[in-house]
Amino acid sequence: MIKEYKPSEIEKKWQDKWFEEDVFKSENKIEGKENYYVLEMFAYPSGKLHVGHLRNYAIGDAIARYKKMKGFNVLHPFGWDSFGLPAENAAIDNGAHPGKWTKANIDNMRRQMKLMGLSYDWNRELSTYTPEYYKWNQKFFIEMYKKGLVYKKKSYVNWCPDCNTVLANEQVEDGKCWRHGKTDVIQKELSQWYFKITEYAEELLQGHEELRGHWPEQVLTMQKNWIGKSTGSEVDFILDYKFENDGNSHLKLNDNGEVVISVFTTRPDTLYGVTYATVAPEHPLVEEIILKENPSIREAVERMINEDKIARTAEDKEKEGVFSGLYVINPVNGEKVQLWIANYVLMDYGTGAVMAVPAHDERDFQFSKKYNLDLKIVVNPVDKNGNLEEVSVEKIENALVNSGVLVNSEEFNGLNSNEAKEKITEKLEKIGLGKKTVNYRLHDWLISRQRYWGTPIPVIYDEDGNIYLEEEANLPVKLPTDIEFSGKGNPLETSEEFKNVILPNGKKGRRETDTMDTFVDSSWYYLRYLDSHNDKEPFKKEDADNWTPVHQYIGGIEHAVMHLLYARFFHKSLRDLGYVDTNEPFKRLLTQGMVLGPSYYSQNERRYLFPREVEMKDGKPVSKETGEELATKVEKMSKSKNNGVDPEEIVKEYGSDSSRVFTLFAAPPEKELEWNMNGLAGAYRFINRLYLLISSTADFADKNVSKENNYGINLDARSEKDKEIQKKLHQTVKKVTDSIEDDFHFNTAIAAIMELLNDMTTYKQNVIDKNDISSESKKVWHEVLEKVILLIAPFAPHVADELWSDLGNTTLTFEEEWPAFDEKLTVENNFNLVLQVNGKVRDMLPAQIGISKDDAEKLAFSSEKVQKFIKGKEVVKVIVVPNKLVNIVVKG
Ligand code: ANZ
Ligand code: ZN
Repeated sequence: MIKEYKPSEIEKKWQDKWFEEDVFKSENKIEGKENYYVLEMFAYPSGKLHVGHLRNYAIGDAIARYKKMKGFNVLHPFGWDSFGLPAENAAIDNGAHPGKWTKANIDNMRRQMKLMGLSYDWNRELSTYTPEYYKWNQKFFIEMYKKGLVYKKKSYVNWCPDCNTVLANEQVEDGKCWRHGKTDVIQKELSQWYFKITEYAEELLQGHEELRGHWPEQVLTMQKNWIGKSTGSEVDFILDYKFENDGNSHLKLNDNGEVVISVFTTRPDTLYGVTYATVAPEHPLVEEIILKENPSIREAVERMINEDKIARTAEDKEKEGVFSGLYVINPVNGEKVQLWIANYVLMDYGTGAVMAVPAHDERDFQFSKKYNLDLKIVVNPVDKNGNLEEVSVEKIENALVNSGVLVNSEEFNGLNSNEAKEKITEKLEKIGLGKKTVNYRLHDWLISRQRYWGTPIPVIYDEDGNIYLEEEANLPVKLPTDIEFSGKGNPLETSEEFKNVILPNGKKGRRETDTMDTFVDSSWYYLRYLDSHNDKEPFKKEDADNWTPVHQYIGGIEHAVMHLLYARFFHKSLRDLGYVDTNEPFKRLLTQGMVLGPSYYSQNERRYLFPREVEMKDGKPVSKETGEELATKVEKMSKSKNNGVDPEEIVKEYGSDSSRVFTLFAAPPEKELEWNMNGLAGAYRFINRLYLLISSTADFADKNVSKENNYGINLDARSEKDKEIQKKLHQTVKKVTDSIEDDFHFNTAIAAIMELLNDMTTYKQNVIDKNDISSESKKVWHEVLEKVILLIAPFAPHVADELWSDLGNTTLTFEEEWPAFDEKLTVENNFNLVLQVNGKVRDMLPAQIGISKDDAEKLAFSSEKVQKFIKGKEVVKVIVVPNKLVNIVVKG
C-alpha cells in the first residue's frame, strides 16, 4: 500500500488523539518508576513563538519522550512568565488592560505550541500573573521578611526615565536601559525593597562544586564573577574631627565618640604607602559632616553622584574628586592624611571608603597625578633573581601593582607582600583597628518596581511610615482594576481603593504601591508545577524533595546570572524556611545555542531586506527590485535584521516533525544553529522517504512475531542480507542511544538513523522487491520497522505514531519501551580472509572474526584455487596474520 506523506493531516490526527485522550498527563508518583523532571524555561507571552522557542522545545520534547520510553516517570510541564513591562506598555498604547493583552498572547502561543505536538502535561500549566500564583510570592515575601531576608533601604538606584522604574544593575548595559538602548540611566535616591541574596553569597559560590560537570562551565564562571569574592582586610582610620553626636548619626563611632572610617583593601601590605583616603560621594560622612563644614563643594559632590555608577570605576574613566577639608589618621603610623571624595569609589562595594596608595594602585595613581598628591613606594618589585629592582617615585609612569618586598614600612621591611599582608593585619587586630574580611561584589537583590503589572508587595504603612505586613488570611493582595494607564508614574498610585486601607488597629493605612521584580516569579515556578492548582499551599514538601533538583533544565545562556542565580538563592531560602530539603533547583543545565540566519543589507536603501525580496544572481544575493548586490552576514535572528523565520509558517509548510528533525539534526543543542531552508527541505525529504519506505513495506513484515521473543528469529537461518540489515539495525540502536546519553547529541543520533534508512532502502530493493526471501526475512523486517519507528519517535513523534499504527499497533510510541540492542549482533562477525601463495592473492573466503590460526590455515588449504597453486610443491612455511590473511610459502 503506497500512501502519500501529508504532514498536516497526520499531525492533526495524532495531536487530536493525544490531547483528547490527555496522554501526557503525569503523576507525581508511580510505584517502581524513577522520576525524571525535564524543564524548558517558561515563556514570556510576547504573542508569537520565535524560532529560538522552536529549538528550545524540540530539544526538551526529545528528552522528555526519550526518558519516558526509557521507563522514567517523566514530568514535563509548561507555563507563562506573564508579568512585566511589555503588557503594561501595550496597555498605555492601546488602552486594553494588561491582563487582556497577556491572556490573548498566551492563548495564541499555546495554540502554536500545540501545533508542534509537544508532550507537555497541560494540566499543570501555570501563569504567574494569576492571583493563584502570585499569592505565594506574597507569602514567601512575608516569611522572608520575618526571617530577615527581606528589608527596605534608602539608596541611590538606577532609574530609567522611559521605563519610569528602578532597574537592577544587571539591567543597565553601558549606562543605558536594557529595554531602551538609547536612554541614559540616571541615579535617584529612593526607599526600596531588597532580598538579602548576599547572605547566601558564599553558599552560592560553594554550590558550584555540586553543579560542576552538569552545568556549562561558562555559566559557572559568569556566576563566579558576578558573586565576585575577594579576600582582604578592613582597616579603621579615625577622622581627625571633634564630632557632636546627636544620636541620629549613621556613622560608625568608637568608644571615644570619634568617627571611624573603615576601608576595605585587598592590599594591607601597602598600608604604609597611604598618602590620602577617599570616600564615595554617597558615603554618609559626606552629608553628615563634610558638607556641613564645607558647603561649597556640594555641587561637585552632586555631579559625581549623578554619574553612571558602572562607568565610574572603569580604568579609563576620568577620575574626579574634591578635597573634603578633613583629615584621617593612619592606624599603623599615626600619620595624618587628607580625606577626599572621589567618583571612582562606590558606596555599595566594601565599605564605600578606600585607603589610597597611589604608588601601588593604578586608579589612585591617576588620581594623585591629576590632583598633585604624594606617592610613597612601600613594596619594592624584585627581579627574576630575587634582587630588589631600582625604582623611584619620580621615575615610575604607572603604579607598581605587583607584589614584592616591603620597604619604608618600619618593622615590616624585608617581608614579602604575602607575609606582610598577614603580619600587618595581625597588628591591626591587636590594636583593635582592623581585621581580615571577605567581600563580595554581589549586591542584595533590589525587587521594588514602580509598576502595575507585577506582584503587589504585601505591606502597609501607617501615617508615620511604620511597616505592617499584610495578614496571611488577606492574601492574595490582588491588583486593582480601577487603574489609569497614562504612561506617567506608577499606575497603582491612581487607585484610591488599593492605596487606602484600614490597619488592624483601626488607624488609616497606605498600601505599598511598588510591585515585585518579575524575577521573583521565575525563581520558584518549577516547584509550583508539582501542584499547580493547590490553593492551600504553594506545593507539597514531599513532592519538592522528590522532584528537585530538576533533572534537566534547558534555556538560553542569557539567563546565566540573573534568573539562574536568583532561583538558586530562592531555593536555598525556601529550604531555610522549611519548604524543601534540597539545596539546588537545577541539577543539569543545558544552554542551547542561538539560531542564526542570513541577513541581507542594502547600502542604497539603508535597510535590511526580507528574504522574499532577495534573489541569487551568479551566486550572489541581489535585490529583486533594484538588482543591487547586497551585503550578507549570518547573524542572530532578530526583527531588526529581518532575518527571522516564523515557526508557525514553517510548521504549516513542512510539518512539526520535519521542523524538529531539522533543528535537532543541524547542530548539537549547545551550539549555534544556522537556519537553512535547504536543510529544512532535506529533513522533510528524509521523513518522507522513511514514511514511504515503511508504509509501503509494512505488509511484508511478519506481525506474528514481536520483541517479546526477539521476533522469533533463528539467527542461523538468516540470509547474508538479513544478517547485514539486522546488524546495521542493532548498531544504529546502540549509536542513537549512546548519542542521546552523551549530552543529548541528537544530531549524531539522527545521522545514524539516516544511514540506517539507506541500508533499509537497499534491503528493500534487493530482497523485498526481488523476492529473494529467506525463512527469516519477514521476521527480521518486522524488527527493523518497529525499532526504527521507535528510534525516530522522540524527534518526529507524529509520523512515528502513524507508522506504528500501520504496523497494526494500537499503542502510542510514547508509551512504548525504548528499543533494545544485542551487543553480539552489533559487531562485525564476518570478514574476508585473504589467501596468498608466495605473497600473491589467490582467493578470499568468508571467516569468523577471531578465527584461530589453525582454523585459518585449514580454511586456506581447503580453497580449490589455492590448491591449484601449491600442487606438487613443497610447503616451506605458512604465515597467518590474524583476522586478515594467510600466506603459504612454497618451493619448487
Ligand atoms: C588599597 C590598595 C592598594 C588597593 C593597592 C589596591 C591596590 P577587589 O579586588 O575588586 O575586591 N576598593 C575598595 N572598596 C572600594 C570601593 N567601594 N570603590 C572602589 N574601589 C574600592 O578590589 C579591592 C580594592 O579596590 C581595594 O584594595 C581598594 O583599593 C579598592 F596597592 O586598597 B585597595
Ligand atoms: Zn527603560
